[in-house]
Amino acid sequence: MDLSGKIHERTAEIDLAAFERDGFVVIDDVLPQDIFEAAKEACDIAVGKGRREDWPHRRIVGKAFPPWPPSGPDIWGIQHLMHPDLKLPIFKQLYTNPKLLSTACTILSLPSAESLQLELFNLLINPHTTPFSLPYHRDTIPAPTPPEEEAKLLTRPRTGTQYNLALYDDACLIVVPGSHRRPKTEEEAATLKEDDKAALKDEIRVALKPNQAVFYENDILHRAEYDTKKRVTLHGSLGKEGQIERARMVLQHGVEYLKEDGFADGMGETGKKMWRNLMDGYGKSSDKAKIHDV
Ligand SMILES: O=C(O)CCC(=O)C(=O)O
Repeated sequence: MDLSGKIHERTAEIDLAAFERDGFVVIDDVLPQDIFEAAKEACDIAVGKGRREDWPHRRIVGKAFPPWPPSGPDIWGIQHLMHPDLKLPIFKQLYTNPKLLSTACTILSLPSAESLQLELFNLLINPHTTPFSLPYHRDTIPAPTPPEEEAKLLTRPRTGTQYNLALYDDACLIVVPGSHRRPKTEEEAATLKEDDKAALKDEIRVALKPNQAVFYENDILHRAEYDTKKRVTLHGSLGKEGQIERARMVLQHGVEYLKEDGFADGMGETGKKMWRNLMDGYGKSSDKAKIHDV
């Protein structure tokens, strides 16, 4: 970043062919060492607040998808890291880390981070006492979708990307490589109909070392298993500017803080532009009136 706050690294060298083929790619040494240590400290604070119920936005054990109830037996995530009330502005710096943004630009074929749309930044953690797991799913295609419709939906152009950045060893995410490009096989569909957490042929665990990130297609067939071993993994999503529907989805549930005029203060010029891209997309959404009824 220069003094104007513009991020200079434009696109990152990643194995794009592997990403296209497998639906995920792992990148190394994401954060500079001092920032990596500061990230761990900030996450400790956020996790502490979440476990003590001093922070209300949490993923509650027993429920895989939002909205989460206010409380439950344990938690498996902390939501809305960039919320000003969490009082940890370092998360805005982490979200706009040049290597993360430039990797997203490469995946999304964008010339620079100024063409990205700011989206969500959360933390995935281990439950303290209560192991939990997610069923196999694609993020935007419901499980019962018929195969022809599933195949069609999987050919939609890519509008965004997401990543897990591990601060400690993390092997919770399980994916079926290549399944982002094809509907479920008959065997997969039959297996998951019996048990939506069953092992599938060719599935692999994505093992991350500290400071490695996996970028993955959100419609790859994936599930996750959480035991009580320490997990502290940043989970972010980034869109392409002009993605009105994504802007609408990002801003639909309890994220009024993102719409505040001063939200992007302290994020540098690139972060500000990414935030403006989100707000511009939201402004163009004709469906805004219905958003809070969803
Ligand atoms: O915990 C993970 O790595 C995966 C989380 C996930 O699949 C989701 O939030 O949809």
